[in-house]
Amino acid sequence: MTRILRTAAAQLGPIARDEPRAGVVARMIALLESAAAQGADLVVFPELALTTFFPRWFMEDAAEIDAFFETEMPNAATMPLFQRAKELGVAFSFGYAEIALEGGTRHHYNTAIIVDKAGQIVNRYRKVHLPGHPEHEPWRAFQHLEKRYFEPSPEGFSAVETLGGVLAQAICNDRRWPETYRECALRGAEMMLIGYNTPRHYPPAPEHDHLQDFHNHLSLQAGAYANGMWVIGVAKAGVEEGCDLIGGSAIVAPTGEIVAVAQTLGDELVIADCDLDRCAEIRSNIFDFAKHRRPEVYTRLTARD
Ligand code: ING
Repeated sequence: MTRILRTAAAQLGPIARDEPRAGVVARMIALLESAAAQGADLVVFPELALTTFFPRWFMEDAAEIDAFFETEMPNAATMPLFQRAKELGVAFSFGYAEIALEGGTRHHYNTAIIVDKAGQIVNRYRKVHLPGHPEHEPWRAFQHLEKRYFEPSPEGFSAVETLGGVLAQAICNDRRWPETYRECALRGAEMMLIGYNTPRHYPPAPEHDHLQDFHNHLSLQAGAYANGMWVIGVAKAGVEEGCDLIGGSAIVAPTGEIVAVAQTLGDELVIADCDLDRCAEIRSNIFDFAKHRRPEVYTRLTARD
């Protein structure tokens, strides 16, 4: 029996700074209902899907910053999404800014979760690779203060058995790091869910601005091929608070082929049937880790120096 997961990348267009979460959740439910009507098993939403990409601004007031975060999940704002998905029998994933109370202290993470068809949170991932800078850098057209507002994940990557396969998550900048995919593939992942908010303009290297779409797909495709896994890349796209975010949401097969891609910079579904058994075409041949991988000589890959 083939294990086909009909997957929808649910790209979101811009979210205004003052857009209430209820409005965003309504947009997400509309995409979820359309995906369900097309027989989707899984709907994947972007990174920080509930609010505008707030790390583009320098803020110092803790209350102003924390207003972009969720202290529990699900909560009043997201419960309609959880309930509708459960009614429709559709699994989904989305990213949000998380405040977690651990050991009596509040931690701030850039988080993404997977919710199964029964409405249960089956995986929670916190972003490992935080790009950007911790202090205000006024020379930039806009800031990228993820290192200011979030802590890097203390727990790293995980792979979860759900939907008849093994799924893993990564967030945005994680997708550029080959280690992300290999670590998850070595944990048995057959599909990676990766939301992103990627500005077209990259202040430290503006000469690369015209390469952002290429680097996006290059990263997703290389990760998929070298690890024999499906990769679902989902953008928050469009001109958001004056910042041009790339789209290009894509579903990539274990062969590295893009099988479906977004055509717009708005709210858009990109749907494909993902046969999880196709991972074997790669993982039992060219990238058969047991047969061909040489960890004993990869000594620098996890060295700390
Ligand atoms: N955004 C960007 C990303 O890695 C970035 C940061 C943009 C890095 C452009 C390099 C070039 O896609 C997030 N949120 O990580």
